[in-house]
Amino acid sequence: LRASTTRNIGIEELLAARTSVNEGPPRVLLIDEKSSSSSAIRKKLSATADVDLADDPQVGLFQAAENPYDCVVISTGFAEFDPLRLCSQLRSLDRTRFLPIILIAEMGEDERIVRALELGVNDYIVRPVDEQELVARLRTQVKRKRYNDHLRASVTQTIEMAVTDGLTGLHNRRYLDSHLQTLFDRAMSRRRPLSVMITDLDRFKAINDTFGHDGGDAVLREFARRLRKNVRGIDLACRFGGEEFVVVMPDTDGAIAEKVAERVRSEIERAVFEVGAAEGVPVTVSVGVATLNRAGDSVEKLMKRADAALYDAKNGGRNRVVA
Ligand code: GH3
Ligand code: MG
Ligand code: MG
Ligand code: MG
Repeated sequence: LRASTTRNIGIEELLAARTSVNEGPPRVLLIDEKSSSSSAIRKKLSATADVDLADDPQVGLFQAAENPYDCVVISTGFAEFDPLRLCSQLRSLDRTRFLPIILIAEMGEDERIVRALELGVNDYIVRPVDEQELVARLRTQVKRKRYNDHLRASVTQTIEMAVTDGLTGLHNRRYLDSHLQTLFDRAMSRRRPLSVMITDLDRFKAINDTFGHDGGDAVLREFARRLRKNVRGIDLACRFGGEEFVVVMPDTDGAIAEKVAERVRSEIERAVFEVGAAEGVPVTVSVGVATLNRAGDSVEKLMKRADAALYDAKNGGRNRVVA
């Protein structure tokens, strides 16, 4: 139990969690099945917070995941539902993982309170509820939550910048280096196919020479847009460096990867690239494709095969796919 609430939060969870930061009065969701107690608590909070009410715990859980609340206040004593289960559900959903929870408990419920704190409840207050105490505890939770949201948003932004190519918005080589091994290992252990393509724009130096570096950059951006459009969301598309791009395609065998590469190649050949006033700048691309081998393969070997295929495409006359 304890291990599940104190383990470190991974980067994926950080990125999945909500990072918007609220302003203005605290937005509170009060979950209470009894209208007598909920209206009393709501009244105590009304001068401080905007309070929504859920009189059904499952509806409350859904509501908390769908709206940017600053805090959830749970009254105990649900007839058919254990409030502690609701607490652990709130802690396990990406979108409510960091949402403060204040529990309102009955006098003498010490054991339950300890369990609630172990499950990740942030604070509690015992009935009869003192208005000033409730407001003070709420304010503390909301202040801490908003501060954490600010930190999380800036950490998330920093991570995203560190793994994004500034020119094209694709992932950069650093991100590829950190994820390709994971995708490779996953494909191996699940016995699923995996393919990689490396693309390199043809005679790109000539484009730079004719249209200047800014012209070359415009071509790179447009190429990246078309590349991304032609692959799936789960494919990992990266700017490998200069005018070279890599796409890692999970669950994709060699025949399909070759088709995807050919689709990219032919679209680039037909596309009308505009650079400044010049329209119809001819751009072509060469592509090397490689697919994971079951026996004795490695990320290095796979990338080497894709690179060798690209080399063959260049030597074969460019504007072609070699698989
Ligand atoms: P090919 O690949 O067909 O053999 O010929 P190429 O002319 O494309 O050859 P090469 O790979 O040697 O040249 C790539 C050029 O890309 C060289 C470099 O000046 C240019 N380049 C690299 N990064 C950028 C960039 O960020 N922006 C621009 N505009 N040009 C870049
Ligand atoms: Mg190159
Ligand atoms: Mg080259
Ligand atoms: Mg090139």
